[in-house]
Amino acid sequence: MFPKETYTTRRNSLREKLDSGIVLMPGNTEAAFNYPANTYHFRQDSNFLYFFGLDHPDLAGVMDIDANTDYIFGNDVDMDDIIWMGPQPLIAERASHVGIGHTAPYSDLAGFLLSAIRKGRKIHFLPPYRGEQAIELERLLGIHSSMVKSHASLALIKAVVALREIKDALEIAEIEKAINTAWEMHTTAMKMAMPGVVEQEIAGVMEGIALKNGGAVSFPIILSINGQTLHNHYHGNTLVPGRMMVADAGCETTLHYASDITRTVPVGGKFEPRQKAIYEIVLQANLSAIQAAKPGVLNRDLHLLACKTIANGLKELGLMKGDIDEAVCQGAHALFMPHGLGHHMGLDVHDMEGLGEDFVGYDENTVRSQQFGLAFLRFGKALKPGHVFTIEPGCYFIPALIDQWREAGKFTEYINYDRVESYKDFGGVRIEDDVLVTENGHRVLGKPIPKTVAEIEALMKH
Ligand SMILES: [Mn+2]
Repeated sequence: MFPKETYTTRRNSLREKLDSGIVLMPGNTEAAFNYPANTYHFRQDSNFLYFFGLDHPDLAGVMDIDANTDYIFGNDVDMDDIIWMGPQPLIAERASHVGIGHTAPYSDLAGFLLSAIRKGRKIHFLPPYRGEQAIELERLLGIHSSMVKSHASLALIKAVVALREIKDALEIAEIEKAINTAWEMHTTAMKMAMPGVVEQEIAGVMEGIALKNGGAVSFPIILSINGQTLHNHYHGNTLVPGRMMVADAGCETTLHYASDITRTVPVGGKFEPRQKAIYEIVLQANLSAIQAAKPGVLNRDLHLLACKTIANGLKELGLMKGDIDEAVCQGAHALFMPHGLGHHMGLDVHDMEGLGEDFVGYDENTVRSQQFGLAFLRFGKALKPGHVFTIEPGCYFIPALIDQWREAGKFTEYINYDRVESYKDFGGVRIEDDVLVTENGHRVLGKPIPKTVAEIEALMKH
């Protein structure tokens, strides 16, 4: 846990952004896996963690904005719990570690809220993303669970985004810890990427490295020799020469800050000429987007810069043709890069996505595009110092998409389909780093993970 001042400062900043009313922030409960007593690994809600810090189930944080008082509602353990879980601190003791002096049993929460509702006071809450949360909010607030999301407080969403999107030094240090564990995950995976190895052997070792460093993976590991499937969680293929292995994986620290890194390597450790050519194009897109990152620049422009870099490279290989600026403007490159350049990262690997992607990634000056490809960009607004985000361009040869576009005659002035046909067995390449926006520019966070052709080939030789 951070020092208690971190949490009191965060709550005071939130208070300043809200005029009045009550903030209700429920923590997460245990979630059943295959029967009630067998639960998933507990993960606290990130907003609760940010403002109330306590990493235990069945708590709710409340802030009375007008009375300037914060509360933790939760139950002290009984003897049954102690027998199974060992001694546990009292709720009051836990709350004191995050600067809160007022605690009450969880059963008091409904009455506390009811008396506020009867006085006509506004209850601010965030949109729930678990069914149990929606049902609990129905019980506490008398709003039908199907309607709870639409009653979430816009003022609270905007205030939370404004605070959480700017990372302070303590948070950046945590994120760098998570990236340093990802360094170990990815360099180990690269060394293992030899013919005959099954993907799950590598994915399992990567997940183990996350766990031994104190956190879980920050999302289910994506690892595949079929990298053209963007989020491939099937790990049953045997590595064969001629394929590239995409590994998109990160971890959480014990405080739940995330990393999210992608590396792509040739099975066996030596790039074939065709692999090297596509890889260098994606690397150039990754490097040019990173290079252009600084306060005030629209992330959408970094995305378009990466797309143009890829399209220009593909033109040199004869896969695209014509006016590349126009091709990217019209979205022809999305055949090869049908996703966005990246997303915010922090306590969530896609930071705050549960609050609504457009509240996090767009603002009054930037509207999300409807165009295939650009529409999938989660983060389009201007960069600010303290933003931490991913830069993850990719180039993929998706046979079904190629066939569909070719049959429809899409963008024949920009795409050389005859040549693209010969790449249908290629797979995909993605290269992802985690980047901090500084006062004047940017910093790629964490210990550098091999990324150039020479660095990867040198590492995989051993
Ligand atoms: Mn990512």
